[in-house]
Amino acid sequence: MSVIDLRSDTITKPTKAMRLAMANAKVGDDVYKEDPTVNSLEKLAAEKMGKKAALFVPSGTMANLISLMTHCNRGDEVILGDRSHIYTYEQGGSAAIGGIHSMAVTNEDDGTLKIKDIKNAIRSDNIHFPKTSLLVIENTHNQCCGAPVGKKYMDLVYKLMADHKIKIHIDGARIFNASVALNINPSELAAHADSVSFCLSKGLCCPAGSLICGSEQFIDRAVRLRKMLGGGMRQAGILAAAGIIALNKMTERVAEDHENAKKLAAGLADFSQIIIAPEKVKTNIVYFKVLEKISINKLVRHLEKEGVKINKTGINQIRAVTHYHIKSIHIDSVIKKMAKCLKKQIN
Ligand code: TLP
Repeated sequence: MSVIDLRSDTITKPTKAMRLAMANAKVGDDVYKEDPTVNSLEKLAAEKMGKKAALFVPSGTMANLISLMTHCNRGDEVILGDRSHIYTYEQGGSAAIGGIHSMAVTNEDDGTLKIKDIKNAIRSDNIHFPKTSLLVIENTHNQCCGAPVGKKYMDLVYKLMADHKIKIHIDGARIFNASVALNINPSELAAHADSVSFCLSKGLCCPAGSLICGSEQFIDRAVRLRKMLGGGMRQAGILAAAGIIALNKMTERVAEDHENAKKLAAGLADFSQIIIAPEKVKTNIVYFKVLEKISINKLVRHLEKEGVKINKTGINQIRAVTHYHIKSIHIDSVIKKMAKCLKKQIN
């Protein structure tokens, strides 16, 4: 039985073209900045994001941690969403390792933070308070159903932050999904951000790696932190080669993942036992709940037995993520299997 794995787009495997490029990649020691393939990838990433420089790092988590530590001194405060990945899923690394205090603001369902809430969260100049140094926006917003955050909103945020001289970092792990969904260049979404990170190893199919993009000065500081955190890789061109293919060939195709996610959400909405708002699905992430009488653990187990892997992400919540290995026929199959498993639950 072939498995339909909807747990995450992180499970995607490198394409044939990537494996070929990896096998043939020219490499060198990247800590000495002598890996030509990493250097090319960094140049390409900076161009795509409209920034002066970029840095290749092992993961999205490290990209965020390095970015926060580059912008903030120990004891400074970062404003972020209470459903942001950095706040909820990164082991509190910014506090544990960076000594950075978090000011969590309620995330709206569209992935944004209310401008008035951000305003209220900015600390005044008072000896009792930490200094607000940074604001983080996540785009797309994972836990807000993969919501793409638009340019109009970003412009409002930029204006407010500029008035207060506070820096902005975008956790753009899936910024290409946002850019495709909104039909806008990622560089426009990141236009006034001081830094933006994005992942190669999600919908873009690479085996590993993320990029941090920003000014030359910012990246100079970030390189030192990458080394400190143990993220200085050597012949990383093997990985960067896949990244170059990803940026040149894989970004636009995520539109298909968005279509499949919408199809999945519409199909799930037909089950009376499932609570879902299909209109919220704009990219490749689908969240849904089930009625209380349904055991979510059993449902997930039954689905797995039927060859559908899906993640429980809350007491009563499930997440499904579409990606390169999921085709439209797989969605038909998931809906059929869901019907069977829900029936099992009732009998
Ligand atoms: N997200 C993963 C899990 O950690 C939840 C997933 O399966 O979605 N920012 C955002 C918005 C992310 O969704 C993730 C990964 C990261 C950062 C971290 O990236 P990695 O896994 O490369 O450290």
